[in-house]
Amino acid sequence: MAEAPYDPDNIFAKILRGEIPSHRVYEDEAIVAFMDVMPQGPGHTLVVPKAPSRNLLDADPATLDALFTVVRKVALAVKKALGADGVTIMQFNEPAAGQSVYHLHVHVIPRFDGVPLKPHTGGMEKPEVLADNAGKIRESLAAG
Ligand code: DGP
Repeated sequence: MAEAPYDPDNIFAKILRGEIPSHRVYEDEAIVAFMDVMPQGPGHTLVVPKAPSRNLLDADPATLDALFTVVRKVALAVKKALGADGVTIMQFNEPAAGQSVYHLHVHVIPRFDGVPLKPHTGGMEKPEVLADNAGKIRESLAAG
């Protein structure tokens, strides 16, 4: 089935343009990372390229290089910031695969031994919890 075209008014495009707020932890010329408002675990972060693509399937390979370099950087930072035992990386393409926001993004989720993931797009987290985790992750990124 043919996929829908990229919609420049999707929620992450609006976040990238600063039209709606987010708890940003990282930004460079190509990539932004911010807290997921419906985290599957504490410290769940989304890494998002600025270049428009619906998902991985229509992305420019050069964008993917920059994206996954930052995914690794953010994975190391969230693991340290949250004191996690591991990190799950997830990325969904099209509704059949669980995608709900149609601007390419990668989920970076700190994991703790014996603690299952919460459901995908489950409950909204409190803004103060997101702000607190974002602060820890920013510090961890700054420390390198
Ligand atoms: P996916 O199914 O991979 O498209 O996941 C989209 C994720 O985006 C999901 O985990 C919930 C999160 N999300 C949805 N709306 C917003 C929002 O307005 N702000 C932020 N920060 N995250 C959002």
